[in-house]
Amino acid sequence: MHHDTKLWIDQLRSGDVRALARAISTVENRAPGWSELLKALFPHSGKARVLGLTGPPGAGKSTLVDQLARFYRKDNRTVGIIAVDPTSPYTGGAILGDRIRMQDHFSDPGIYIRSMATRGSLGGLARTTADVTTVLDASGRDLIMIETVGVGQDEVDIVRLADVTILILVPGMGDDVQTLKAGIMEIADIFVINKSDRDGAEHVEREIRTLQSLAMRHDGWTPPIVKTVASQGMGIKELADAVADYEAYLQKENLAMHKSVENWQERLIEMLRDAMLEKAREHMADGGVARYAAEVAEHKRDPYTLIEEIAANAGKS
Ligand SMILES: Nc1nc2c(ncn2[C@@H]2O[C@H](COP(=O)(O)OP(=O)(O)O)[C@@H](O)[C@H]2O)c(=O)[nH]1
Ligand SMILES: [Mg+2]
Repeated sequence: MHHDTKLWIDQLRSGDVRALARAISTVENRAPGWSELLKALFPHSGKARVLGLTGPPGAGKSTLVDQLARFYRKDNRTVGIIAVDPTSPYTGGAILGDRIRMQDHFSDPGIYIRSMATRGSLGGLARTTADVTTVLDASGRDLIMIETVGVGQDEVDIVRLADVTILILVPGMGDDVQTLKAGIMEIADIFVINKSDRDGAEHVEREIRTLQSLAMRHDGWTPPIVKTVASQGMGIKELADAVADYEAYLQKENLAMHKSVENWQERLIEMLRDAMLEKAREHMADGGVARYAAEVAEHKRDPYTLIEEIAANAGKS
């Protein structure tokens, strides 16, 4: 390993926030040396607990993350927060709001907050988020919370990498529960009904119970439903207890490793796909894909043989 890299990693692991920030940027931007860095950091990762929190915009995810961070800090646990906010103009205000609210924590080095750019993520959003999580993990953070807006496949892919997935719903969603992105209901380990100070919390609860009764989880866990009022710090301890219960369940049933293997199976395939594509690109001249596309469109070539040839060439070196 390069001497500078070694120094950098030593700094990062000793809690140097600037070294951490630089490492995250390098990984996020796929800047030169990003993969060397991750190779060196990986052996130091795997100790952090990763919570994924998702739910519709405005459900109170940031407020809840903020409260949970406070709660865990009282326990002296160090926290890393990754906010995956979509850059859609509709949420511009929310992103700013999050940043301002989270400024509170900046005086506490035990909490590190990072917003991820969601547009034009080079390695794919889910993969980049996972890599950034590895960096935070290797830096020695005890707990990592990832906040995403549960609206698309990207978000499902991100939160499924977490050890514990928390889905945040709110009263008044009513039938909307059913319109949530398919797949998100299934991966929730814990349901939160935030804004329980409003009418309709029971209705959402019934809705969740109905959906739960339709599908039995293969791990035998029944996701609990926790009611919170994040803006008043209510229900936070109950939520932290639910997280601890699920962790204990994973340990007792020896499911933690199983879950990790399943996650890595998906991640490895994803990484392999990227690597193969990258190799194939290296073997093609500039504008190679465009040139081939023109040839196929004009029926000068058949795409099947073409792909076989490219794949075979990519395999050589
Ligand atoms: N009434 C009520 N408002 C809340 C509660 N939790 C959060 N809020 C408010 O809901 C708004 C959106 O919260 P935010 O955390 O930014 O939601 P996010 O988009 O899911 O991250 C903010 O104005 C919060 O103050 C709650 O439990 N009850
Ligand atoms: Mg938010």
